[in-house]
Amino acid sequence: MGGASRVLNPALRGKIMSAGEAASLIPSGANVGMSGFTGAGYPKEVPTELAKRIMDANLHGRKFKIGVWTGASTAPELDGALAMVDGVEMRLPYQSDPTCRKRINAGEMEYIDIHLSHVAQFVWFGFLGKLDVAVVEVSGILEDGRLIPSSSIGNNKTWLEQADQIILEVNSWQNPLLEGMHDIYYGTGLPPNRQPIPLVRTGDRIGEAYFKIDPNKVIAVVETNSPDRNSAFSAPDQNSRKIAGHILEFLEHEVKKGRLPKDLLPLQSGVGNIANAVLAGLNDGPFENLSAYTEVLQDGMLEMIKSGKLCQASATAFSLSPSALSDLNADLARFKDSIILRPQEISNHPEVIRRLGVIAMNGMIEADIYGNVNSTHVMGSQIMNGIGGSGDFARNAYISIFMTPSQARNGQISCIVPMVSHVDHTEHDVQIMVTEQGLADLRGLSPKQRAKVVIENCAHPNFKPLLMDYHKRSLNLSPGKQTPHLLDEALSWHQNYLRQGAM
Ligand code: 0RQ
Repeated sequence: MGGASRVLNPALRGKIMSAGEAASLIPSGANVGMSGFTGAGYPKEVPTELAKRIMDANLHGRKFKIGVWTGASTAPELDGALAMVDGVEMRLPYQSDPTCRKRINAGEMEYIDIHLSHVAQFVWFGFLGKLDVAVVEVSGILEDGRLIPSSSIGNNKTWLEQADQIILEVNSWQNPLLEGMHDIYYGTGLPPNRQPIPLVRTGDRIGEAYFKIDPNKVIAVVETNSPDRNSAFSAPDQNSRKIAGHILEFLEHEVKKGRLPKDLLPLQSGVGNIANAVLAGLNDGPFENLSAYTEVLQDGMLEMIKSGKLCQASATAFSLSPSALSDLNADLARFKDSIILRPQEISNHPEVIRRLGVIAMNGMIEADIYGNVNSTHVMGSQIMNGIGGSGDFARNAYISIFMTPSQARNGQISCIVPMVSHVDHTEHDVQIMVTEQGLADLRGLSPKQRAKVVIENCAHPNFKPLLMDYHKRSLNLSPGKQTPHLLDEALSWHQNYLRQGAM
């Protein structure tokens, strides 16, 4: 790829400059809305040049920090580079960069973890303050000034509309065939005048293929030619395959019971190895004509489109390993009819998720015996990544499934605990819990009934007797109580781990 310039608009052609020059237009203290969602479509050069400026300022004793707002996680050239030079005052929403994580947990970077569907509207509502600059990767600029989106959409529509100034990175590495895959909905509006979102099937197109912008806001256009970066997935391990097996069995059971149609309902799947193993299981399984209404399209979904099992996928971003990405790019014309990329406020919209009846499948760090789920914090205090879109989907799904291996850190930690050390998804948003040990169907059960099923079906045998003992003693101490707990013991497992390295 590469070749002729993709900046076809004459006025914007006049604004082409180097990444270094563009980065020098971003002042310290600015809130910067960057493109990027799970390693796709993030700006590749301006953030890195900005990081160099920040380092230079630091060397001269000047503090230089910005607010970084994105779609979700990005890549080392953005989150990594800026975190390395301690250049981020406030980061939102989802991140998964190791340096960022370290800074956040060291108290050197503020981090607001927001539901991904909330971000755009919070900016429109004015809840997050002023957005000064948008730095957005696109895959081309049309002659009339409209923008061809890149491999993710995320919050770009909002950044382009809300920011005072716009810097565009036009990445000629991105496949030109991306043009036409996007569906940018301009009808969300603001309360009290919001209208229903007219999306009733995963494949519906309700918007336009391009971003519209005010060209006068563009202060720089930077031409780049760099690949999206994503890490490879490791092959599914035994636990992931077992978890996938339990989920498949469950879905088949639901079809038999008449609670799901034969071609299921639109799937949402989180990121990571377990999620990919579940998709691989579905690819080998009995279901046909599947669809996905999800936020990221990962390797497993691409395989399912190739095999013909998945007919339609709607997402806000690709999240592909390098080899899957080259497969996609080598054959994009073939995938084009089956994939739609949308703004994350639409891919994750509660109204649409509820209407479509999405089957949500997300990873978790730990769950408690009553079904509360922690997706974000290790031992209650340390951030891992963030809630991402898991809450958007879990609360509004037809069925909400959470999955994890039953143990972590070589068996020193039980992922099923008496009480979660942080709550992202309450017991009310969790219908199915799965570990390699088994699946707990929590629908229609009271808290005390749930506790029994969670312990029996999901806990590792090393921890099962301890959990059962906790549960029995809490029942004895407060017979008849709705959700019995021993409050002075409920978090003692986490304390044990922090004190002794094992729960
Ligand atoms: O730590 O990497 O240091 O070894 O957590 O654990 O088992 O590899 O699981 O990659 O599937 O991630 C919840 C983090 C799971 C992810 C989470 C440690 C474990 C390891 C990772 P190491 P695994 P996964 C759509 C949906 C929130 C966002 C979301 C996530 C690391 O799924 O970020 O769902 N979800 N978005 O050792 C202490 C425990 C632990 C534990 C695991 N109980 N206590 N540490 N770990 N369990 C995508 C987006 O929204 C963009």
